[in-house]
Amino acid sequence: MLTDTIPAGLTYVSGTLTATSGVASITGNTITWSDTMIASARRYEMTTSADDAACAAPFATDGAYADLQAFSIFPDSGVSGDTVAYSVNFTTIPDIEYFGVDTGGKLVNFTDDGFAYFDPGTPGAIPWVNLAIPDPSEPNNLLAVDWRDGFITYDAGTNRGVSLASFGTGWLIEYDDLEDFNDSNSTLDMEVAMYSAVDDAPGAYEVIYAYDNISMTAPLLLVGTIGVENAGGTAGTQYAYDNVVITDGMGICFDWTLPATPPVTITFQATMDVSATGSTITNTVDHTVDNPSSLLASASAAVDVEALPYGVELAPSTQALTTTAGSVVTHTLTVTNTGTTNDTFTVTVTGYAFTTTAPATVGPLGPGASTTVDVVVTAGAAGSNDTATITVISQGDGTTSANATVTTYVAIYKLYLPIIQR
Ligand SMILES: [Ca+2]
Ligand SMILES: [Ca+2]
Ligand SMILES: [Ca+2]
Ligand SMILES: [Ca+2]
Repeated sequence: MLTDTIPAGLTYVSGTLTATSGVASITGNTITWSDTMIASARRYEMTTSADDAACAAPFATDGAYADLQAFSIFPDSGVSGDTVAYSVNFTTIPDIEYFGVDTGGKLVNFTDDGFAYFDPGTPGAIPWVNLAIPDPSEPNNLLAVDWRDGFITYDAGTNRGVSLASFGTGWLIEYDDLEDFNDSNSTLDMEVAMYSAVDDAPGAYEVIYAYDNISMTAPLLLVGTIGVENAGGTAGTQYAYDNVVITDGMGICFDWTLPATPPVTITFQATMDVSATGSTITNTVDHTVDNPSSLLASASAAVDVEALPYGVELAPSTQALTTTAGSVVTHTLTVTNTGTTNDTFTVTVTGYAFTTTAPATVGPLGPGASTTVDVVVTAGAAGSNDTATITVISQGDGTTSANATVTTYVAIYKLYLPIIQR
């Protein structure tokens, strides 16, 4: 929750409070805002080699695909068959972290059905039936490279089978000519590479899948699940589920990353009060969250309100005097330079009927200085009155002025003759 008391010197402009999320309201001079914001959590963000050239297996030889044969690494003669699972311990690499969890070692399990997984995951009872991701049923802790009902044939002569490699901080499992269980003529090469530790550098993908030598066509090629899934089967990132689109040399990559939480913008308008001239206005917003033992936090922003260079006051604003017919009377007004610079003021007199004079100018006056202006009126006939408007105008800024009115009343003197009794 945010609380913002609008400081003295600012006046809220009605109806201008907005928030891109949550509830904002104003009571008196206090604005409050509250919302439930979801904390950002790491997840695997997916991209392909078509969108980022950095999405490629280590030592890639064909687009994003690394052919281990080119490095004299050949299929393992002990790996073949259907509904089989193998484990390989990449002893030289760091412990493998997956979905933010240390898997507790360097052991990777893989099957003929196009997926690898970490303990305590299992292949499940029917590993050949691919499911959408995430799904709590086994297999979990899953690397679904192209999860489908496959079949591994080992053949050294045609370099067919599964090859295993480790490199520095990661490992790679390559399937050469993995067959479709129902059509041994439909084959593809695919591989999964993974770095043990998280690297937040741009383009540093923790999990990389790549594909090559695809000898399989739709609709068979469309079958399969591609994605990553956590140990509980409760979270994952899915590239495809029975709508597989892959091409030779293509990579699909997963970056273990912390997405940015979209910010909420709260706006309102306020006008600067004249009384704030020359002062500094500081607006402070208090922030609380409902997490246990969280503390009040504050943020402030200050605005210096510049003093106006030109300003003038004329006092009193109204003045009245009474005199006798034909008399000369003087109204004395005070002019004050309320600006911050020396200024001279033009004096004008308007709206009068009696003869009225005033000096054409007053000043120059320094900042804050005052002087008097005498307005001299020659009274008219007894019983009449007249009002003149006096205006003083800044010569520095013709839009800055002040005015006052002076009224002159002319008294009636009745002659009372004594009554003489004769
Ligand atoms: Ca190969
Ligand atoms: Ca699952
Ligand atoms: Ca199979
Ligand atoms: Ca990364």
